[in-house]
Amino acid sequence: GSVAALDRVLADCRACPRLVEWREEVARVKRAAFADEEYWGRPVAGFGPADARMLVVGLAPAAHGGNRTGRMFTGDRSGDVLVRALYDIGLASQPTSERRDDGLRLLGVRFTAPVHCAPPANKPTPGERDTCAAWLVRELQLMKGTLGSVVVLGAFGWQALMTAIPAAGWSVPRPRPVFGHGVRVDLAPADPATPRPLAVFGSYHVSQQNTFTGRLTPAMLREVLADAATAAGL
Ligand code: DU
Ligand code: SF4
Repeated sequence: GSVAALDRVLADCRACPRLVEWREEVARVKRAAFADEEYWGRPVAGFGPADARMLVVGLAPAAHGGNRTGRMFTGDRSGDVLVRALYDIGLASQPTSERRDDGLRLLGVRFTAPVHCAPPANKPTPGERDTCAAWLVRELQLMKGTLGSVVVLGAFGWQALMTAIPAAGWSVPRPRPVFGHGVRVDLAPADPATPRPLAVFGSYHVSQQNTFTGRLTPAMLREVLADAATAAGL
């Protein structure tokens, strides 16, 4: 298997009835500003090179962002903040992320999410999180030849990643590390097929709830991303 093949199969997933209905309803009704666009309305795969050294794990695609464009962290305010920060530290080819075909390249970094379909109120259920976890395990397994660090945006993604990690080949300490902004945890390989340790970093999520209130500033985000890039050898 390859990451590209995984991304193709993922796009046909219909395992969560509530999310299938929501992603398709949002795509039918649309937001007035995007009335002339065809929404993606399907699972949104990870974005960025398959041989990335660094993975950024969010929460889920935005209803009118990734669920519209078909590309994770594109066309919404969260993506604007994240892509700008990556551009500022040399890991994205351009500072903005507006459309699926805008030419953005991520340099050594890939975006993914523990839930690949847009959820109502940006809130997946625990059951949906657990159902989608198999895709994250697979993505981590396929990337582990190059992967050296992960930046997790928010507690939901942290919980999902820590749950997925043992099945992907690294050991998680007990008690399980607690999420926080600036937290770093170094995970040792748990099997011979896993070539290197994984440095996992926590950051507050790039949602407007955090960026508009100043809980997460651009400088705070850049610092975590830069530390993770260094840990991954970027
Ligand atoms: O399928 P594609 O997204 O056009 O990717 C082609 C090529 O570019 C593949 O080797 C991954 C790499 N790439 C990248 O470096 N950064 C990105 O954001 C997306 C793809
Ligand atoms: Fe499938 Fe994940 Fe979407 Fe559920 S959230 S339907 S598991 S892709």
